[in-house]
This record gives sequence, structure tokens and C-alpha cells, in this order.
Amino acid sequence: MAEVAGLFRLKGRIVSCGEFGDGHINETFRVVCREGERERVYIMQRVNVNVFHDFVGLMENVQKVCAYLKNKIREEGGNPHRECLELVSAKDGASYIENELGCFRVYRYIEGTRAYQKVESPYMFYSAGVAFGKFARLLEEFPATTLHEILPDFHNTVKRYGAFCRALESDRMGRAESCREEIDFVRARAGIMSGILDLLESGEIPVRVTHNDTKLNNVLIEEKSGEAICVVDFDTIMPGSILYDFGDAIRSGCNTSYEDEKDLSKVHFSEELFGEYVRGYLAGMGDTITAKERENLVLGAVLITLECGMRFLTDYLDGDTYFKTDYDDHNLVRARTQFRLVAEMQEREARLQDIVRSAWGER
Ligand code: ADP
Ligand code: GN1
Ligand code: MG
Repeated sequence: MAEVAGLFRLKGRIVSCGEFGDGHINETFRVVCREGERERVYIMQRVNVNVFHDFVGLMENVQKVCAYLKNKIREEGGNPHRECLELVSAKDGASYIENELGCFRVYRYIEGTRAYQKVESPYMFYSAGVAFGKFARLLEEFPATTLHEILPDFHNTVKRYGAFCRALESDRMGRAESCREEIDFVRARAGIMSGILDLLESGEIPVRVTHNDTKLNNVLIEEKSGEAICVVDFDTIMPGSILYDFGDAIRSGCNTSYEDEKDLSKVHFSEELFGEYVRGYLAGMGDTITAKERENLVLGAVLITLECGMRFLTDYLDGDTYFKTDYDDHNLVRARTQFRLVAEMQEREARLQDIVRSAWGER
């Protein structure tokens, strides 16, 4: 991998190149370079082309969005080198390398920051909310039609349910027996799968350019302050709804434990963290958010968490072909945590609505 990294315009001599991060899709490497006393760190990724078939289109999207955000951040008086992903070109001038080893790209590593798998302080999650809210606001006028729709129907929960039903029907690994309870949990909620789609199709909520993968570890956080600095993982930026982005952040950040916690007694939905994120998100988005979107944030949180659990369960039934897994029932363990969160959110739906309403009122 160090040899591949050598094909990019890195400053200094490469001193190490090791696997990094906890993404479920791409392979990520941390590349350290030295030039005299100065150390520079880069992030190199081998993009998973089994998931992202159109690598060239994906890179076009990433470049466009990076350039657009950079300008917007500059206009608002921010520091684009710190608050926005920045690609490092290959030595031949291209923004990526495609060779027999795969499809690669490099980003600058933002110094003093890291990604977290779990929220460590209320402020951290408030700040993540501000960062993702601002991300949506900055992209409000981005010309959506210039983007390739890299993964069509990515958050089409109805189609995701269809895929789940097909996986269950074929049960190719003979695993259905081991997850009856989880299967029943999903089936009992078949009636709510179309919630967000209905709102989009009726025009009640707008289609926006969204991130679509706003889990906590897709925002870099400054270690010393806990402040969210830079949103990463632009691979799924496509037209969508902010209910997706709000929902995905809530499902990952309001979990009192990890996405793959085996001990469900540790997995709860934190109302306190929900409130923090809502306040941050509304502050970041400002007046961009519509009343209908606000009224449906809780729906987004429930549905995206349900969808994510269902995707893990589908992959479990299919034999773990999509998400990276470390052990046999890893995807089932992940599905269980998501369903626990869904159940707790549904029990408290009215209270969560109140939290959104008062956060809006107090802003
Ligand atoms: P995946 O699709 O596999 O999740 P990501 O682009 O999210 O790929 O990268 C995986 C992890 O690598 C992120 O969760 C984050 O921890 C880290 N990472 C990605 N880009 C950067 C970056 N520019 N600087 C620092 N860390 C990064
Ligand atoms: C994947 O790529 P990563 O690890 O940030 C997935 C998301 C899921 C998430 C669950 C392209 O995110 O949709 O919500 O895992 N990304 C893709 O942790 O499928
Ligand atoms: Mg990621």
C-alpha cells in the first residue's frame, strides 16, 4: 500500500502506512510522511467497487462537492483547509489512481482530530449536530442535477424491506431460524416503511442534496475541545431528504453503547443526547429547515434506525456480503442494537416530539 501511496503528491518521505478507521465499506490507510522535522499525515482509501460500481462518477461527485463546500466555507469566514475534505492529486494530476490493486484516493488528514464510535460528551454531539446541519445548509443551492446518483434508492426503506423479504425467502445460509425474533420485529413494522417516501413523493418535504451516511464516525472531532470540525465520507452524497441525515446521526449518536454491542442491557436510547443533537442541528441549519421537516425529524430517526437494522439483518441472511464483519453473527448483533433503539424511540415518540418543538422555540 505504501507503494500505491507513493503515486500521490505527498509531501515528504513515506514512513508508515497502516490500516485505519472503522468504516464498514472502504479500506482506509493512514499514511505518515516526514520532511525534515515536519510530519504530515494523509488518509488513503481503497474504495469498495463492489459497493460503488461507478468509481469515476463517485470521484466526480466528491470533487464537485469538495470544491463547492470549500468556497462556501471561505465565504462564511471559515477555514476550508480544516473544515472541508481536501483531495490530494496523484502525480499524474488525476484525482485518483486506478490500477490492478484497486481504486485509490488520498485526502489530507485534519490535524488534531479523530472520529469517535460513541459520543463522549453532550457537547460533542451538540457540535456534531451543528456540523451536519451546516453541511445541509451549505449545500442548499448546490446544483443537484450535476451529481451522479451513485447508489440509487439508497434510503428507499420500502425497497430495503423488499430486499429483506427476498433474503428471508431464500434464506441461503439457513440463518432465519436463528433470528426469528428480529424477523418478527421488522415484519411488525412493515406498515411504516413508506413514511419518508410518502412525504417526498407528495412534495410535503423537499428533495435536497444530502450526505446520506451521517453516522458519528463520519465527522472529525477535535480531540482537545470535542468540537466537530469536518464532515467526511462523501461517497453517498446524493439527492435525498434531511430526515435521512438527521435519522442516521441519531441512530449512531444516541446509542449509549456501540453499534455492535453484544450486551443489550448496555444499549439504550439517550433522550439527553437526542436533545443535544436537535439543538445543534437546528442551529446549524438555521432557517433552511421547513416546518414539515421539523415535524418529521422523529419519524426520520425511527425509520433510518429501523432501515439500518433491517440492512444488517438482510446482510446476515445473505451471508455477510455487504458490510465488513469480524465474526459470524456480527451483522445480527448490529441489527439487534438498532432494533433496541427503534423500540425505545417508539415508546417515547411523544416526548421526542416535545424536545424538537421546544428546541425550535428556544433557538
Ligand atoms: P467508509 O465508507 O469505509 O466508512 P470513510 O470515508 O468514512 O470510509 O473512512 C473511514 C474512517 O476513516 C472514518 O470513519 C474516519 O475515522 C477516517 N477518515 C476518513 N477520512 C478522513 C480524513 N480526511 N481525515 C481523518 N480521518 C479520516
Ligand atoms: C456504512 O461506510 P460507513 O461505515 O460510514 C453504510 C451506511 C450504514 C453504516 C452502518 C455506503 O457506513 O449506510 O448506515 O455503514 N454505508 C454504505 O454503520 O452502505
Ligand atoms: Mg464512513
